[in-house]
Amino acid sequence: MKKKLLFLGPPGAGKGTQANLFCKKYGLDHLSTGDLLRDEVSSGSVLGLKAEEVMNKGELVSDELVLSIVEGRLENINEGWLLDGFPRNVNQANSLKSLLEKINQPLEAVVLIKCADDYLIKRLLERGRQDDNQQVIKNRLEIYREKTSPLIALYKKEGILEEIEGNADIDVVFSCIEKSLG
Ligand code: B4P
Repeated sequence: MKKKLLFLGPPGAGKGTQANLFCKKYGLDHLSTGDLLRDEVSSGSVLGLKAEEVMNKGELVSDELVLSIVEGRLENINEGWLLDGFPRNVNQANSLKSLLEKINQPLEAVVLIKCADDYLIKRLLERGRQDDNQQVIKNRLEIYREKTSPLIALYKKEGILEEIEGNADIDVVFSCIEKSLG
């Protein structure tokens, strides 16, 4: 089983849901930039307040802030890990590459969880987080297409991309991911 992983996909595809299950079962370190940013927001720090404003609009938080959060964690990471929601643009992907070279732990697989917009919108509206409303979801989907989806071609070219259909029951998606990494 591959154990240096990245989960990629549009908002609501189930990256966080699947990453939680996967890390629990296989004992991997779970690094979710969404969760780390929400922790920063809850702490009430100045950076957190800035991040909250951006997240509530459905935009990407600055690379500088995200990288500062990720960098320290990657330096202390174990041998098995899963990146969830990071990188989200080409600049973050390039920075990740350098960070992983520094710790000599190259990515083994990128799991792309695909899902049609109709399902994504329905799921996110049902989840009802602060950044889950019609207008913000539309914005997040546009930003995904513009900034994050170019990463698909990049990882395909590296030969490490696994494409999974995310429009199925959670346990079905999970076993498809397991099979693709086995
Ligand atoms: P994230 O926290 O990464 O969350 P997400 O993309 O919205 O959701 P995810 O795909 O993880 O869906 P989930 O499993 O929860 O990002 C939030 C914000 O943080 C971003 O908009 C951005 O502002 C900021 N951010 C994060 N990382 C950043 C970065 N690197 N750079 C800059 N900004 C960054 O599933 C969604 C719902 O669907 C849940 O309710 C779940 O129960 C349900 N669900 C999941 N799988 C299902 C299935 N198979 N069937 C039915 N329902 C399912």
